Amino acid sequence: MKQRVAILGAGPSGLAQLRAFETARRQGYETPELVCYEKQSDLGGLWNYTWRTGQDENGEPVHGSMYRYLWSNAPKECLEFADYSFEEHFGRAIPSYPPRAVLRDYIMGRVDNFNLRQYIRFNTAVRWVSYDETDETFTVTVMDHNDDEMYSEVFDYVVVATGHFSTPNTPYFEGFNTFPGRVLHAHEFRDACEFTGKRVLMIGSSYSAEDIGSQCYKYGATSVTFSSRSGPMGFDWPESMREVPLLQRMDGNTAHFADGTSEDVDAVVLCTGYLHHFPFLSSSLRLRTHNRMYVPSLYKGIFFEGNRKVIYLGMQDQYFTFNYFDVQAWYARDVMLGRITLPDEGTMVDDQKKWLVGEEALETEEDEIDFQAAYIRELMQETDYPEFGVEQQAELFKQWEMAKQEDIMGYRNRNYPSTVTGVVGTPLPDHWLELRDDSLETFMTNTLLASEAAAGGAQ
Ligand code: FAD
Ligand code: NA7
Repeated sequence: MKQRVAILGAGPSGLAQLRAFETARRQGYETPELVCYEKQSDLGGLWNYTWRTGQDENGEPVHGSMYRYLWSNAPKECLEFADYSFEEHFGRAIPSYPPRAVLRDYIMGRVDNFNLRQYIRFNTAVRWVSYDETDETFTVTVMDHNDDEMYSEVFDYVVVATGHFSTPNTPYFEGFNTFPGRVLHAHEFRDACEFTGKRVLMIGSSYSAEDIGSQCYKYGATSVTFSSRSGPMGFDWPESMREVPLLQRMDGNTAHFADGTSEDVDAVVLCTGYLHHFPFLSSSLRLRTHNRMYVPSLYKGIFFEGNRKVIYLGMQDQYFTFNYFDVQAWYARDVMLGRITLPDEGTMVDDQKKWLVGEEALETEEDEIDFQAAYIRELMQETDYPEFGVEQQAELFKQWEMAKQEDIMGYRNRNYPSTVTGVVGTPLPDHWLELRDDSLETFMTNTLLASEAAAGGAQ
């Protein structure tokens, strides 16, 4: 009987798995029957932007954590698919830092080219996955909101691609209950204009704090203060932005920090990260980890120690994204097709330990970038995922880190060469801080004009 594979989630990771199988099918391999369950009404995962917060139209927890004016926070050259370049999609070169809608368009282009929607059941939330030791199959129970029915199906493999930047980690600070302003998590942040003219306090010192703080500055917040428990980010912030130690308590509007200083604020945004949350998995199948460069219990960062037929995609902290999901999906596909054989359990556990020891030795962001590149390279060597210059992309990530240190508000005006096509990103039409209309149409029109003007000036 044909094998059956359940793919949970149709974000970039789930789509990578579908694409990997479809590529093999078109090469003439016999592929399993695929069913991808997606609780949202469309694909794209976090890139499927929603204005909603709280519950979605079906009463499910809203998955989206992206905000309205989000732009790529790293050069697009570092996330380019090896088998679908930006030039192929847009028909011309575009800047290195596109807004959210432009990146989504790119992701969709690859999906549409490969007719992947045929495998996806939308508005279908996975409720439970159980494993039957006797016949070594999984039963996946889902809620189909289209027909208001629950049903179950049996599979040989389960691919968990439900993401891990969706369930907020929300610490409590004394005085939140009586704070007269709004306290929200980054997951619920949507429109920076809500904070125009407001004094905003960010808790956290990672990507969300950095970027939501920058958004608030761009859209006219009076001040932005970052409060962190493990030291400042250390960027050269504009005058109205500053970094302070961890919040101790709120007293009305007044925030008190660990160094004894205080400040009056109008809103607090908890940029305190996310939980790996799999409410549809029993403890014997469930990955337990926080956001880190190498997660425990997964051989090759993919195959779960408790049951190697439970496959997790995209669970590590992310420098690399789309192409890293692809490489994992290609490897997982080849295991499911029998093109790669997993070694014995002891060898797998030793390999997991080796990577975890490597992770513990990481000291700098550059180390982390090289570590993730080495991981991707190791997987790539065993599959036919096309070459995309992973080490060159690692160097671009390092340049990106330096550019942020030099100019945190201006780094998005830099451009980089594609490691896939060699084409260099074109100029943005203005300083990123001045670009308020970030729709796909405006971006494409104005970047074309900017390229033509730059070419004219160069003659
Ligand atoms: P997700 O995109 O989270 O997709 C998971 C999918 O699973 C969703 O469609 C969800 O609806 C579905 N799902 C979840 N639970 C269930 C269930 N029970 N049943 C059925 N379906 C379910 N990456 C970049 O490359 N560049 C960026 O600029 C960038 N910016 C980011 C900004 C923010 C604010 C965040 C949070 C992340 C950002 N990322 C960025 C990283 C992002 O994680 C990846 O780009 C990518 O979206 C991860 O893909 P994924 O498929 O693993 O997970
Ligand atoms: P991250 O990168 O996981 O960072 C979480 C941040 O939250 C980090 O600075 C943590 O500080 C901080 N944190 C967590 N718990 C607390 C408590 N209890 N008190 C104070 N600070 C806390 O999540 P992000 O949301 O920034 O980024 C996730 C993705 O979204 C990323 O890939 C981007 O592309 C967008 P710590 O350093 O642990 O002291």
